[in-house]
Amino acid sequence: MNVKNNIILAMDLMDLKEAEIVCESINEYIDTIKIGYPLTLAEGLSTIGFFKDNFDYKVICDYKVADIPATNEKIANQTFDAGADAIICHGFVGPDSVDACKISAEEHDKDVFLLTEMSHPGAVKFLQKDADDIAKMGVEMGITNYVAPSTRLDRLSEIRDIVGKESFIISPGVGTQGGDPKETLKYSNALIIGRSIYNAEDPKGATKDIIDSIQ
Ligand code: 3DU
Repeated sequence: MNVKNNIILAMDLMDLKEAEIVCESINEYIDTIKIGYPLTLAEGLSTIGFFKDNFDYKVICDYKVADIPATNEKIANQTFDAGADAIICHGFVGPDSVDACKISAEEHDKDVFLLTEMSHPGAVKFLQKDADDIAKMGVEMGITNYVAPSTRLDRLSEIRDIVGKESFIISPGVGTQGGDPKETLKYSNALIIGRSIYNAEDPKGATKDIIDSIQ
């Protein structure tokens, strides 16, 4: 996936009009957006088409799919049928569940991202100890897109080593959660950034500042 300026906007505002205003103000800098449950549950699955039709964005749906294979398949099919370019699925549920999302993505000629370790402090308690194995599973399954944290660069670096330099890693946790944009891009292909942009007084200026800081 090609991501303009290596920045994916995490749009977690829950009002589509407000989201639209932010997107309009930073449109020159951004061509990829990530939406998740906050906006989708508030405004519906049609938000995917809204961003595609009005901004021509690539839309990554962060639904952290984590169910049995039959249910994962239904979730992924709905997401891709609504126009998503990619879906994020959890890895801890195991290969059969991940494969259901992968197959759906392939059938729709779209992408699946495998979530390895999360960026928040609580991820250390359970997920971290299995994150390397989750990444290894992804490699064995032929997955080439991953999500790994910007808040723990040592872990991000280890996950990069496992998935290889040809894989595409996107990293949340930049800005509000403490991750550094430039350092993260030593290991990651694109930054996922939400509140530091959409909650900024001047989203356009905030985005430009981040872009300047990574050049
Ligand atoms: O902290 P921010 O506001 O920049 O948003 C980060 C986004 O990435 C947000 O949508 C969150 O749900 C998502 N995310 C993580 O923050 C951490 C993960 O490990 C995975 C996804």
